Amino acid sequence: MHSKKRYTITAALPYANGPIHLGHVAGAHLPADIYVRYLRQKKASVIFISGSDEHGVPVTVRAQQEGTTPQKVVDKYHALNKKSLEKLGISYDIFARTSSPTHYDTATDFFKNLHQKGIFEVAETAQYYDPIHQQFLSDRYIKGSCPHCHNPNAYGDQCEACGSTLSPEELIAPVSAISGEKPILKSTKHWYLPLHKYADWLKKWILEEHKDFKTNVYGQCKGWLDQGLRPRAVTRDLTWGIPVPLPEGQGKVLYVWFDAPIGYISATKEWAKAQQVAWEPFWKDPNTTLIHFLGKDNIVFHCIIFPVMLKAHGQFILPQQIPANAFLNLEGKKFSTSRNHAVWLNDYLEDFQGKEDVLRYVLCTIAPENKDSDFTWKDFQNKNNNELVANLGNLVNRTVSLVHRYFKGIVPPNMHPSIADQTLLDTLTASFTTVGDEIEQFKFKEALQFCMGYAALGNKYLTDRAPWHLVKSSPEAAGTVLHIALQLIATIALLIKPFLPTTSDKIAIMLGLKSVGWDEVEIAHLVKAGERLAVPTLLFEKIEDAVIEAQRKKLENNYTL
Ligand code: B3M
Ligand code: ZN
Repeated sequence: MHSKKRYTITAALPYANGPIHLGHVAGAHLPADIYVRYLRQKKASVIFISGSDEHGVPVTVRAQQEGTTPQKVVDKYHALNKKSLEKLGISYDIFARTSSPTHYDTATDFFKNLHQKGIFEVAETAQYYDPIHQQFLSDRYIKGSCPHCHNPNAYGDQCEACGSTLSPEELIAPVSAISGEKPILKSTKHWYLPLHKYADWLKKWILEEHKDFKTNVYGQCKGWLDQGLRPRAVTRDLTWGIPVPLPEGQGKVLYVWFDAPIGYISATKEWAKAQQVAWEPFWKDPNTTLIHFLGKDNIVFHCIIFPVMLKAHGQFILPQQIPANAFLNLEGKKFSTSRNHAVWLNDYLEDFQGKEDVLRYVLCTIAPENKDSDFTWKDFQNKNNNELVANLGNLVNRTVSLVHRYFKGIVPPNMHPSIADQTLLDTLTASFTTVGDEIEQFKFKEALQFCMGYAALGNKYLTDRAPWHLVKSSPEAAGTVLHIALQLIATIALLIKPFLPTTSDKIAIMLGLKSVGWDEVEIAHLVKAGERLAVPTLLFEKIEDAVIEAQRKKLENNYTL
């Protein structure tokens, strides 16, 4: 028997240190969701995983700022983010958390496995230490000037300005991010993943075997590999995290970027247990396609560090694609949590109730697929008013209304279609291949644009053929035009389902459309003559200037220097 193709799809686990913003959505979660929904329409076997990344310095820093405990922080933001993402229609099979017992066990076993194989290098080195707070300063606890771009506010793990991955010792003029003081050096022992030993393997795996990675991803990987890899510490002197499972590791925890990607595996286990199926095929069967969706700041972890971990472990498959997006900016500036320059997903969902698909639409049309892009409220309004309302919404509404007006809501038959009509119907069938190919190449923006092109075509078709005039001389001919317009709308409804699921469902209800697999569509039979249409409902509504002004004011008022 021909077995179904199996996919494991992940969207980067957002830190549960605050609400997620539109940048997270556009970078990883929405593209992953579009891809997964498409695969489900293709009837593939898919598991879609994400969850909260609950460890690491971002969480403890937030707890200090809010005057609360890390546990309270992650409980609060896990619940909030899960709810918001699901409300947006991101259709995870599981949105797990890295504080779960399954995850502790899985990450602990993983570390022990590598330790027993003698993979790690252990070294005692001098590390920056804050003498006032009596704490080692790793990652976000230490700041300084970026050695690459000289941004004065680079962190010990990363420079947000140029996207470089850093280590504290690379920072120029480092200071403690907690006290602002100059740190001292103190000796401490850590476990290192010897990335350099895997350099040749990585070069072969990525540079030779994965020329199919997106250009931005391939380019970043090549940059690191050309620069030369160094061992990277996978343990930290912190109290918040998964304890290092060795007697000599007392008081230390696993580095958050060691445990977080293992979270994909533990989430799969939790899901599989609940479904009473085996989790192993999703991570161990070489016929499974593993794909990680993420933002560009996470590329090094998913292309270099995690694959090295998987390879060193030896029992797992490697990702086949890592479609990372660039950054989404907001009104010309970077999204910034510290400056409160952001549109938080939960705020959007509250301010724009029932407009989840509008956000999905706009974010997809401006997705930073190849380079950074910009979200502006004006563009959001224009796209809603000119594209969703005036194009797609209008086509559906006028077609269904005309069928009600002239044919009592009964789908008229396709009588004597012209050659042009027949050609139009034929192109509809082919459109599933076109859009499918684009989605498979992660060109979601183009795919959606193609679908919207059909809506424009439909409007033009109606205007040119004017069934409202035609009906007087030839009701049959008018019926044929509407019949074809309905097939066109039905096609659009199926094509946009991965992108705008709620809108697609609403159209399906109006047309009485059954759910059909992506590869099983027979255009001429999507909507059948003689069937009754439901009354038209409005798909989209105009967004007024005042609403947009209010959002812009909110951004300005929140902005802190
Ligand atoms: N939490 C970083 C981020 O939210 C990190 C991703 C983990 S994926 C395993 O951008
Ligand atoms: Zn930099």
